[in-house]
Amino acid sequence: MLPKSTFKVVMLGEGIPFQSSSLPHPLLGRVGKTSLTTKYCLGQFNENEESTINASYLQKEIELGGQKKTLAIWVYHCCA
Ligand SMILES: Nc1nc2c(ncn2[C@@H]2O[C@H](COP(=O)(O)OP(=O)(O)OP(=O)(O)O)[C@@H](O)[C@H]2O)c(=O)[nH]1
Ligand SMILES: [Mg+2]
Repeated sequence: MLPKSTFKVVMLGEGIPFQSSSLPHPLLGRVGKTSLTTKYCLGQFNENEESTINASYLQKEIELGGQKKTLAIWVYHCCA
């Protein structure tokens, strides 16, 4: 169980059914989940970001109501 000062955040990106999409398969669901999370947690952006394999994890320390909290952020690949 997570400590009370830790909030779990899950990033999900809706995929597009392959049959109804005109996009090439590698682009399906690549809505920028990892990029948004990496920018928020680490202040970095990689324009050649690789597609996440299954899931990735980052943490961000924040202050809320004068108290220190931790965001535990899970990023799931759209097709995981
Ligand atoms: N120009 C631009 N490109 C972006 C932005 N956000 C993400 N990208 C690019 O879009 C592509 C997909 O971004 P990702 O963050 O990998 O997307 P994702 O949703 O994590 O994709 P999966 O891990 O495959 O589910 C990458 O090449 C990024 O560099 C943005 O705000 N602007
Ligand atoms: Mg990703």
